[in-house]
Amino acid sequence: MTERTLVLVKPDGVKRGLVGEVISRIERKGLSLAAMDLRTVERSVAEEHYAEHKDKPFFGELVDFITSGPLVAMTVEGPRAISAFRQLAGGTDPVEKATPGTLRGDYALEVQFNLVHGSDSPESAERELKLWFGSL
Ligand code: YYY
Ligand code: MG
Repeated sequence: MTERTLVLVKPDGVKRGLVGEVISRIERKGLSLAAMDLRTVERSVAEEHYAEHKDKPFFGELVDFITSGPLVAMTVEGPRAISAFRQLAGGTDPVEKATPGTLRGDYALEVQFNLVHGSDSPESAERELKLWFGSL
């Protein structure tokens, strides 16, 4: 089933020049870009995006980080795009969970600076795409 998912190359990925690498892996997998935008977001957008984590101890630093500089937001499309991109990204902890061959496994060391975001379910994808792009 064709799906759409929100992918972010977080500010660490933009600063490190890894935007092309992320796009390249998305395209090589067979997924395609339906929208893409470089932007620096307001705290209100970051807080809404990560609302499920608002009571976690890392929430403040997460919002500081996501708003710290430009990021690249993309709508990625294809068969099972939501799971397919989560597989390309690897687990949240880039050392303990993400395996080599994944974006986080290959390019990140710290949970806080784990390079990319991908929606985790169809409900999250719909909510996040509305927040970032105004529509699914
Ligand atoms: O969906 P995913 O990004 O893989 O992880 P989440 O559990 O939704 O956490 C969102 C985001 O929060 C994660 O990518 C990094 C950050 N974070 C953190 O800084 N410290 C933690 N212990 C857990 C998550
Ligand atoms: Mg998540």
